[in-house]
Amino acid sequence: MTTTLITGGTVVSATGRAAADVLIDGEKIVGVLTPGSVLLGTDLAESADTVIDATGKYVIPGGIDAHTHFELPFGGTEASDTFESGTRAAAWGGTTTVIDFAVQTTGTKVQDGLAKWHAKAAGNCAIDYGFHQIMGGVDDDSLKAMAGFVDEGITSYKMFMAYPGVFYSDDGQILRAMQKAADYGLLTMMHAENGPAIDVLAAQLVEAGKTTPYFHGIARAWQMEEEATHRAIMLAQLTNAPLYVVHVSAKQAVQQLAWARDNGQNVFGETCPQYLYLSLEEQLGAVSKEWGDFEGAKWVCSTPLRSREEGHQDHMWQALRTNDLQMVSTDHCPFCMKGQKDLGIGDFRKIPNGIGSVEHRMDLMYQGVVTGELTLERWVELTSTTPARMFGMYGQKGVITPGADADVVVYDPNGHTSIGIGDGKTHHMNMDHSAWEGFEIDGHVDTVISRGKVIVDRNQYLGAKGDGKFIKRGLSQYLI
Ligand code: DUC
Ligand code: ZN
Ligand code: ZN
Repeated sequence: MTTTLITGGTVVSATGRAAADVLIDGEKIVGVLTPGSVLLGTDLAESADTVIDATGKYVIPGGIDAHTHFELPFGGTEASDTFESGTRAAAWGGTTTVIDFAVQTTGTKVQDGLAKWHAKAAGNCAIDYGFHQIMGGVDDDSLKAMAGFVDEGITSYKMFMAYPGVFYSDDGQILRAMQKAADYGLLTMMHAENGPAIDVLAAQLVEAGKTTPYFHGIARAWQMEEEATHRAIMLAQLTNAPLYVVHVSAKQAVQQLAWARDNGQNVFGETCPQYLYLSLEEQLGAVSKEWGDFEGAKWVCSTPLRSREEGHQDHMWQALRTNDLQMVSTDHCPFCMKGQKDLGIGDFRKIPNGIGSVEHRMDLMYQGVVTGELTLERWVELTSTTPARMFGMYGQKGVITPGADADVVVYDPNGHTSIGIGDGKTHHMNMDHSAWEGFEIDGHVDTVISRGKVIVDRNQYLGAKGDGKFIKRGLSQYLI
């Protein structure tokens, strides 16, 4: 076994920070020690196989992105990151675990969907990975299959109140699935938007000649998100099913979650960096030389970017501070402009929905620390510790403590990261543009360690496909 000592840094957890050295043996953390410790007469700095000097830097548990879509067939095309390219990009950005969504669609077997996702990921990932199960076709067969989810290490599943004819479940189907989920201890994840009503609004807009990406945001009005969030909460309350609402973007939806939580319901919510930083006016309404008023397609995702004038972004930051929202994931679902997003020129409904951010989440959220939106500890909590607890991995992941997997990031608060593509900037996601072009971060991911192996070190990639293994997850630790 090789040993690594990370010395001189400040170890940051969800609850505090302290000067400490971190000792790694093989794939595990074996000690969090007083700086410069001598153990049984041995100077660790001299005896460790590798010493990483983290002086002046933060030492944090590796990021956990609990919402990615690699190789997802969607919108008439397929998400452009493979498990190989997507997990490598995640590693570059200090994320050491992802949870992707295995897909079942109407008329297909859940077990086949899961097997397909295992086949896509196995041997290809740079970092550890787990799966949630998308239930895109709730019927007798798929409901029966839910009995086997926990044994497979898939303790959460997602349904959609949007996308009729694709992934959509009606209220009766949702009710039936939630009843089963309550029986088995599964966490129900919900895409909460009123899809049928959105489709009517979108058709009316296109008919009126309003076809540019901006109108994607108008069709998917906040009322559609608030209403669906409330309905999901009510169905969850009735069935006693714990509920986790994904990619929350409307302040009114947050208010629904806060109300349910104040009533004592097991309801949780995540938001994503795009809903904190980007807006309907600035991004969906953007115009460029290259794409004209189709430029906004780069930011077409669902739920959509919201109006800054209406104050949604500020409310998301606030909700992260008050714990009305508990997590930040990316909903990483990348598509290139050429050959993918351009399917929707002349009709925003045909633009594949999704933004690529898996590489930038840790940096973008750290910038929230710099600007005073979050504390350092809350940064770690939102991006690593809570995801581990929420999705049944805490102890193994999400914390720097003896016995945990040695997933560790050395983050330099005096470093700098320019995000984008072109002009000497680059990213590692398989996309021909960046949704984060021009963002500057007052910090830098210096070293990334995944289960004891240094996979990124000062702008050098040292990992390999196949380094990552499947994580069989336990039940949500907020519920047991
Ligand atoms: N939203 C997206 O933007 N992309 C993938 C699926 C989803 O719900
Ligand atoms: Zn969704
Ligand atoms: Zn998603």
